[in-house]
Amino acid sequence: MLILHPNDIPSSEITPLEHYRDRRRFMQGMGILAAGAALGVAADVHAGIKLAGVRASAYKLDENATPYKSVTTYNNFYEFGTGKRDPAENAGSLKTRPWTVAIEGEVGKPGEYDIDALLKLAPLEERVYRMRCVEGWSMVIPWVGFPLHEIIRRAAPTGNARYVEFVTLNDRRQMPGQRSRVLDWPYVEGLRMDEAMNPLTLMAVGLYGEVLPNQNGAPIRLVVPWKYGFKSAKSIVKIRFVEKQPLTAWMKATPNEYGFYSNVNPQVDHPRWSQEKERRIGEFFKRDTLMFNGYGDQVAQLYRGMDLKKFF
Ligand SMILES: Nc1nc2c(c(=O)[nH]1)N[C@H]1C(S)=C(S)[C@@H](COP(=O)(O)O)O[C@H]1N2
Ligand SMILES: [Mo]
Repeated sequence: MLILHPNDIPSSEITPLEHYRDRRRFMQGMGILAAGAALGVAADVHAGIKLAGVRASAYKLDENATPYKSVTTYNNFYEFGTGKRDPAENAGSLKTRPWTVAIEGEVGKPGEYDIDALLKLAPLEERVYRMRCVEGWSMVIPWVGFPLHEIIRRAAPTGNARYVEFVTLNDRRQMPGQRSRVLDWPYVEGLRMDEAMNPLTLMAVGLYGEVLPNQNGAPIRLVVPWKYGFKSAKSIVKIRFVEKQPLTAWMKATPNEYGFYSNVNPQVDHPRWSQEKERRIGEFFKRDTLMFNGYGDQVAQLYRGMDLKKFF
């Protein structure tokens, strides 16, 4: 098995880990870590650390970004509780170093990437994406990351690789919400190979130019902006290439409500509510939801000839 460590990929840039050490030293000096320990509350030691060498990209929007505060305190991350504020309050117990992402299944080059090697795999870009939750709210988030196809190309998928499965960490000591049975853990999501290869599909490692806060899926998460938010699996430890369509955590839980594709589509209602409109977090009036969340030019061709009511 191929194990990639940070030193395998040379870089003249300051690594995020060096920032991490600086910040940790700073926080120790301030007594912040000690105060957290005394209260029995774990701190997210990476949040707020600036990512080095982030490039601008062509992925911008003429819409205001949702404030950092909302992006990081209004979250869905059931591994830390089902309330919107739970992830921000509880995700400090997630340890994002050391961290590895396993590449498995129908690939010529299976292996395990150390997270700090992944951070240097491809240039980091800022991409401002519209995000739409199936619950009817949306945000505009300036992610930092690199396209998933950078990983896929290096993995050398075989001809049998038709789908990609994403698996979140499964550890109830770090993820207290996993003690509840709201979902059958670990959280699993999936994409068809061509969806995974699409240039829009991002592996995010940061937001607002900084290391991803734990509640947003640190240290690395998927971001698929033309699909409902739940497709964008957080805190990923495994990427598996498979022949058959993966059974996702939400399909397992409620198959009539959550299909495999889950493309944002104002014409296909959720069985319990309409998807025609959405509330942009921070705004008062609802907006019309856009087909493919406004990314039709880039992705509509992936679904040509498919009945999107049937393949919801
Ligand atoms: N592992 C995991 N990933 C997850 C979820 C989750 O509960 N667990 N929630 C999903 C849902 S429903 C949404 S809307 C987005 C929210 O991402 P954000 O909190 O960064 O905005 O994460 C998705 N990824
Ligand atoms: Mo969601």
